[in-house]
Amino acid sequence: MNTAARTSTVRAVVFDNIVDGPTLTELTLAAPGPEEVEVEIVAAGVCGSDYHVVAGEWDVPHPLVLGHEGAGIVTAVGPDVTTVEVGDHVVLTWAPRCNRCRQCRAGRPWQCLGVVELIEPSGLLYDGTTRWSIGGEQVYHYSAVSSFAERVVVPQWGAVPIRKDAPLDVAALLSCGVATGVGAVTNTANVPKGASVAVIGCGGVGLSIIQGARLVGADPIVAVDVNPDKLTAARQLGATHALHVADRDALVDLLDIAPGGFDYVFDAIGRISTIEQMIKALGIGGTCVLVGIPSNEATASFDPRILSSGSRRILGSHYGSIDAHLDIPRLVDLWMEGRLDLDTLVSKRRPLAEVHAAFNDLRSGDALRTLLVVEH
Ligand code: COD
Ligand code: ZN
Ligand code: ZN
Repeated sequence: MNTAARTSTVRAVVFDNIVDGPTLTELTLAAPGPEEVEVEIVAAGVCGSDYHVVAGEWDVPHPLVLGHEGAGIVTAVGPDVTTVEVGDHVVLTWAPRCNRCRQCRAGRPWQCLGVVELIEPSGLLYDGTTRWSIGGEQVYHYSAVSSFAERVVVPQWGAVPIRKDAPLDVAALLSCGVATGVGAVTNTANVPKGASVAVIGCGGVGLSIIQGARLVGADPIVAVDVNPDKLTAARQLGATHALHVADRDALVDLLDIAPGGFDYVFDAIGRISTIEQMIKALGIGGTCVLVGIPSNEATASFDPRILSSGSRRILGSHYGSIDAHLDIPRLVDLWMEGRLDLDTLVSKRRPLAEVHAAFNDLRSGDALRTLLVVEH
C-alpha cells in the first residue's frame, strides 16, 4: 500500500563547502516515489567516506545531506514497494541494488552498476531527481542514504529489514564499516578455520575484519596499527597478537610471528607502502585482501613471480562482497547471539547538532566509532 502523500520539514546535516563545513539545517523532504521508502532515523554512524567529503578530498554533487551509515523505522512507503512495510525496523545500505544490471543479475549486488554509474556520481535517486530541497533549490543525496537527518527517503532496496528486538542505534554500524570488514573475511576471502591472518589498520573497518577472523576460527590473528588504543580494542575483539608499528618495519615483526608468511593479510588503511609490505608477508598460497582505497593515481609495486610461483593471490574487496539483504540480518543475529561485538565499537554518542565534534572524534583517532543519535 502506498502510504506516502506528504512533503515535510526535516532537520539534516548539509555540506556545501569546506569553509562553511557541515551545518544542521531545515530542509524540505518530498514524499517517497515509486519503489522508495521514508525512514525515521534513530542513529547514524560517522564513517570515513563522510570525512573525505567534509575534508574536501572527494568531490561529490553538493550541497548534499551527509551520512551513509544509519538505521531507523519505516514511516511511509511509495507505490510498488514490496520489500518493507510501515513500522519495519531497517538498516540502510549505500548499495541499493537496481536488480537490472549485469552485476545484480550475476548475484553481485555490492557491485551494482546502477549505484556506481547513477546513484554515486549524480547524488540523485534512481528516477534522476532528489527528494531534498531548501527554498526550492535542490539538495543532493549522499549515496542514496543521507542518514545525518531526522528522516530520509531511500530506494526500497536501500532499506534492509531486521528483527525488531535488535537495538536500532547500534545497528546503524552494520550499514558500512562492520559489513565491509566482516564481509571481507567471510565473503570476499572465505577464510577457513585455522588460517593465519594479519590485519593492518585497526579502525572501525580493520577491527571488523578482526572480528570476522575470530568468527571463522582463524589463528593467529595479528593486529597492526600505529595507535596503541586501537590495538587494545583489537585484542578485546579477537586479535591474538598486537603489533605497534610506530617506528618499526611491520614486516620483520610479522614474519617473526609467522615465519613462513601468512595465509591471509588484509589492508584496512589504503596506504601504498603498507600494502607492499603486506604482499611480502604472504606465505605460499597466501592471499592479500585490499579493503582500503588509496588516493587517486597511486600505484603499488610487487614482484609478480611470487604470485605465479607460490600460488599467491591479491583480491580486492568492495563492501565486503555482501548481499546486504542476506548478510546484514545474519550479522544482526550474530550480534544478538553475543558472537559479534558492536558495542565495543561505539566510543561516543552525540546529537546531530554535535556533528563537528563527531568529525573531530574521527580525525583525531580518539573514537572507534561515534554515533549521531537523533532526538525525535
Ligand atoms: N600503519 C599501521 N596502521 C596505520 C597506519 C600505518 N602506517 N596509518 C594509519 N593506521 C591506522 C590508524 O591508526 C587507524 O586505526 C586505521 O589505520 C585506519 O582507520 P580509520 O578509523 O581511519 O578508518 P576506517 O577503519 O573507518 O576505514 C578504513 C578504510 C581504509 C576502509 C577507509 O579509509 C577506506 O579506504 N574506505 C574506502 C573503502 C570502502 O570500503 N569504503 C566503504 C564506504 S566507507
Ligand atoms: Zn563507510
Ligand atoms: Zn544493479
